[in-house]
Amino acid sequence: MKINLSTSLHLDHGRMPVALQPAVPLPMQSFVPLGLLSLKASSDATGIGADINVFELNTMIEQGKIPNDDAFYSHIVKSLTHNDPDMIGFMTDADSLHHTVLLAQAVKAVAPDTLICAGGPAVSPLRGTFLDRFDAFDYLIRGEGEETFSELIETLSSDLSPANILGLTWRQGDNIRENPERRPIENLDDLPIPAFDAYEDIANAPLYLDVGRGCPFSCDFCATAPFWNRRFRMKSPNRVLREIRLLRERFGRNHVNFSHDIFTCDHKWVYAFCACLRDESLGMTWTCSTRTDVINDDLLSLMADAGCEEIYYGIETGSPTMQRRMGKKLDLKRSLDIVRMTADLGIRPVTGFIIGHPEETPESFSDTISAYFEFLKAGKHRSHIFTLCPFQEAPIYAKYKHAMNRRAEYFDLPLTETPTAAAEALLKTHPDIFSSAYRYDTPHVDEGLVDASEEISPKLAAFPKLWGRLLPHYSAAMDFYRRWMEWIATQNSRAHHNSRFKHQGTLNEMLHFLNSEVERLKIQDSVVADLIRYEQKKIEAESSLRDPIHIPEPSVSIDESSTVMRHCDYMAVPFQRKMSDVLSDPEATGENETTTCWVVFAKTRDKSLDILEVGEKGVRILGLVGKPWGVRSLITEIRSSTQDNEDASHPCDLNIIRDLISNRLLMEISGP
Ligand code: B12
Ligand code: SF4
Repeated sequence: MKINLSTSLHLDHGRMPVALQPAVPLPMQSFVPLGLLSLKASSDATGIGADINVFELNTMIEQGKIPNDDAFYSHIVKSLTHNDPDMIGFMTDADSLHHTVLLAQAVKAVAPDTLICAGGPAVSPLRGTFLDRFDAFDYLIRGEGEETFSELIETLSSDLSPANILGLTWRQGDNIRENPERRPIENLDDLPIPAFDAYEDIANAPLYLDVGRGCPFSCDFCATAPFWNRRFRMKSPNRVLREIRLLRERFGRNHVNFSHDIFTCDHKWVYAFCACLRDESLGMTWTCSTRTDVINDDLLSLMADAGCEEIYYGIETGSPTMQRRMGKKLDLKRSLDIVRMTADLGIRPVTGFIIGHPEETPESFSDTISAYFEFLKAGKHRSHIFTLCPFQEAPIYAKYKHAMNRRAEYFDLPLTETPTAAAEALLKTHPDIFSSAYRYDTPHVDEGLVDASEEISPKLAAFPKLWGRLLPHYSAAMDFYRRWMEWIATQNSRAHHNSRFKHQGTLNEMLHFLNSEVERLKIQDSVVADLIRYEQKKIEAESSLRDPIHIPEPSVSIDESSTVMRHCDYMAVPFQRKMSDVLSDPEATGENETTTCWVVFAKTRDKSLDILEVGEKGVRILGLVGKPWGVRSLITEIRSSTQDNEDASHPCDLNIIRDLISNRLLMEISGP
C-alpha cells in the first residue's frame, strides 16, 4: 500500500505583510513534521510493508515548488498524487483546516479512488460531523494517532472491516461509524523513534522533539490538554537521550525544542533528565514550555546548566479574577518572580497572554495589557498576545459556541482570487467547523479592542527598549493601547474601508503612530523620540541597504602604506545622545552627552544588519572611501577636514581605520 502523509499549511505570521494582495513568495513556516514522522515509524514497525512518504508542504512552497497562482491547490495535489498513492493522510491545524478540506476535495476530483484520512487537533473533536459535512474524507483518526493509523493500514491491506479499530471515525456506505475511544498509550517508550530521515530537510527546519504528552490541568480555553486526554506522560530520560544523540550524530542538530505543554510537571523526571544531559556533555541546547507554578529556582538553575536556552510560560491574564475564571489559577506575583529568575539565569523567558475571553471586563483587559508590558520588561526577551481562538475541544467552547459572531482579523494565506474565494466560502458556510476563524463576543469590552490584539505582538515586541520609557507618560498601558486601536482604525477606514482588517497595521504604521504620540505628549527632545527614530532608521536600513558583493576577512595589519576601500552599503545617522548607553541600560537617558554620536547601519557579511557606533572621524572616513584611498593620505585628509592639528600619523586615526576594518566596513585592498 502506498501512502502519502501531508502537513497542514502554516503561515509565518512574523513575515506576513499587512498587504491584502497575494504574496509571492508565500511566507510559510516550515517545521519538522514530528507527528507524521511518528505515524510512519509506528506503521513501519508493524512490518506490513506500506510505502509511506511524508510531504512538508510549507517547505515545498518556500522552495518555490508550489506557485501561488489560481491553481494553487491543484499544484499541491499534483505533488501529493504524483506516485498514485492508495491513501493520502492529512495532518490538521485549526487555522488551515479550510485549506486541507479544499485540498482533499481537489484530490478526489482528479483521483476519486484515493482514500483520504485526516488526523490531528483540528479534526479530532469534530468526529462524525466532519465526515458528514465533507465526503472527500473517508477516515478520521481521533486523538493520539500511532496505533489507530497502523491498525487502519493493516486492515486496509487485508480487506478486513475497520469496525474494530478503536479511535476511528469512518464512512461505511452512506453511514458514518464512530468506533469506541482508544486509551492513550501507557508507556511512550514503546513508540518507535520518529522516522526523522523521511523528511529530507531535517538538517534545517525548526525541530521539535516529542518528550512526552498531556497536561493534567484544565484551563477553560485550552484544546491541547483534552486532546491528549489530560494524561500526563513522559518518555524516560534515557529514551529522550537516545533521540537527542541520533539528531546530533546523524543529522548534525545541536538545538532542539522539547514538545510538551508542561515540561516540568514531574520534578523528579527533570532532575534525572538534566543530570543525564549534563553527564553526557552532548552540548545540546534546548527550549521547553511549562507553567510558572510547577517550576522553582533549583530546577531553573539545573535546567540552565543542562543547556536550556528558552522557556515558554503561558501567563494568559494579568487579572487575578480572570486567572480563576479561566481555570489557570496562577499567582501573578510569583509568576513575575519566576520570569525574572529565568532571565537572571541566562534562560530567555517567553510569556504569552490571551485577550478576548467572553467574561473579560474592562478592568481585566487593562490588567492584561499592563501585565504584558511588565512581563516583557522583567523577562527582557519576548512576550506574545494571542486573541482567544474558539477551539472545539476547549471546555469554554460548549458554553459560548453560540456567541461567535464575528470573523477574526487573523491573517490567512495571501492567495490569489480564485483559491481565496473558495476558502472564504467554506469559512462562511461552516462556521461551526471552522470556528477558529471566528471570535467570541465580549459583551463587557469593546470588540475593537479585542480585534486590535490580533497579530499585535510582532509590533510591540519589535521595540522592547521603548515601552519602559514611553508608557510612564500615560495614566495606564491601556490608555496607550486604546489610542493605538483608535488611531489605526481611523487610518484603515480612510485607506482601505472595505477591508476586513480594521485594526491591523504595519510596523511602519506603529512607528508613525508613536511619532504622533511623541508630538502630542510634547516629548520631542526626549530619549523616547530618539529611540523611535533609531527604530525607524533600522527598518529603513533593513529594506534599503544592499547585501555586500564580496565578504573580506578583516585584516588588522594595515599601516600608513596600505590602501583601503569601503566594501559595503551603509547608512550613518547622527544622534545627540550615546545610543549604545540608551539601548543597554533601561534607566540611561544619554542626556549628559554633548557630542554627536553616529550610528552606522550596514550589511557587512550576510543578509542581517550590523549596527555600530562611530565618531565624527569614522563617518568622514566612510564618506571618503567609496573609492580606494591610501591610508596616509586618508589620515591627512581627515585631519585637515576636521581641523585636527595632531600629527598625521597619530595612532588614534590609524586605530579608527583599523576599527572600521575589523568591523568589516572597510577592506584592505593592498598590503603594506
Ligand atoms: C510544536 C507545535 C507547533 C510547531 C510545529 C507544528 C506541529 N504541529 O508539529 C509550530 C511552531 C510550527 C506550530 C505552529 C502553530 N500551532 Co502548534 N503546536 C505545537 C505543539 C506544541 C506540539 C505538536 C507536536 O509536535 N506534538 C507531538 C506530535 C507527536 O503530535 P501531533 O503532531 O499532534 O501528531 C499526533 C496526532 O495529532 C495525530 N496526527 C497528527 N496528524 C495526523 C495526520 C494523520 C493522517 C493521522 C492519522 C493522525 C495525525 O497523530 C500524531 C501521533 O500521535 C502542539 C501542542 C501539543 N502539545 O500537541 C501545538 C498545537 C498543535 N498548535 C496549535 C496551533 C493553534 C498552532 C498555530 C495555529 C498557532 C498560531 N495561531 O500561530 C500555529 C500554526 C502555524 C501558523 N503560524 O500558521 C494548536 C492546535 C489547535 C487546534 N485545535 O488545531 C495546538 C494543539 C496547541 C494549542 N494551542 O492548543 N505549532
Ligand atoms: S493551558 Fe497549559 S496548563 Fe492549562 S490546561 Fe492547557 S496545557 Fe495545561
